[in-house]
Amino acid sequence: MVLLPKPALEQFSLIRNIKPTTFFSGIPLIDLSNPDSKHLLVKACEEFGFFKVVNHGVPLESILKLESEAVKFFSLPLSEKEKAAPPNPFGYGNKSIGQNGDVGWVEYLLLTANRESISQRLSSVFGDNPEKFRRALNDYISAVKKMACEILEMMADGLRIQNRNVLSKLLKDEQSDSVLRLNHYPPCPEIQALKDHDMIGFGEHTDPQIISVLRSNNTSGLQISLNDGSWVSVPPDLSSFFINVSDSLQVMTNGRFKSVRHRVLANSMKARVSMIYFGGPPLGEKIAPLPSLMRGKESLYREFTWFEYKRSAYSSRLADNKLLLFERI
Ligand code: GA4
Repeated sequence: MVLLPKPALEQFSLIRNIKPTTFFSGIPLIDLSNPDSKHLLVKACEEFGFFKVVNHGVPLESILKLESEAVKFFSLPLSEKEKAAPPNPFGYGNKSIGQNGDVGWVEYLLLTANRESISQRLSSVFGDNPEKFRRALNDYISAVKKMACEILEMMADGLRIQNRNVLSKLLKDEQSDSVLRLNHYPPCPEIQALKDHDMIGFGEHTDPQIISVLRSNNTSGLQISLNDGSWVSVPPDLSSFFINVSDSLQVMTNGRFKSVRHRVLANSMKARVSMIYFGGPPLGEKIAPLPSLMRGKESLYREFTWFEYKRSAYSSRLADNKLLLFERI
């Protein structure tokens, strides 16, 4: 029997025979400067749970500053980056995702999106200038959070909910449990030799929170699952943000909006860097369908708090349907 060395074995479990996918040209495009977009936005959340936004108001400078800090961090020697490990709950992670055995061809930094969030442990990794990183992070989070709130308000308008702040107030709350994730997917040239195979960068999953806001560099890799279960590749777009409906929003709309299943495949030639803001509610918040969307309908879910959902989601595997436990039979 041939025993593979451990690193080779680790990589082996990330290699999958994945049907070739083409770039999908049907991703809904929402112009945030046009209030009429609210109808398109609702349609996109129902059909795909996914769309991209332009005229988003996030200054390019904020984006580029944080991206360059992220690139700088990921270029450090592993021994330096590991000083910020483990990502439990916040810090540096490499290949291992979550606490339950999931792996991916990715290294990342998980950070709380609440202000003044960088711990001493993380500051030390940013060596001579942690302030620069802190500033870039806070600027980016403020701008992206503002945009996420505008989207949630437009959504409420599109759903004809009287109180347009009903969703955005959860992200604006001081206790909002939101996360920022910086991902680096190194290129994986070896995969080219293995015909019809791909390297899993980040395995398929849905996000637990309310809304996710993703920005990536110009390297492809993100795929979403359509209603019929097929997978399509999302063409990268430097000037836009991609928005995911996440599990809690699916529940709050009683299943009308779909929490999108997505994954990332490693690129054989180019590194992919992405920055994702996961907008979540305060831990004690009850997650239940919004009364104004119910009008006599039965809730598909039993009532739970974000804390209960998060605890259960974080103890599951990445690909699990994390809402199943909370569905009413
Ligand atoms: C998916 C969305 C976010 O990246 C994340 C992830 C979290 C983690 O990386 O620790 C989880 C995953 C995510 C859902 C299931 C659990 C928890 C890894 C995992 C296996 C930060 C989050 O909030 O949930």
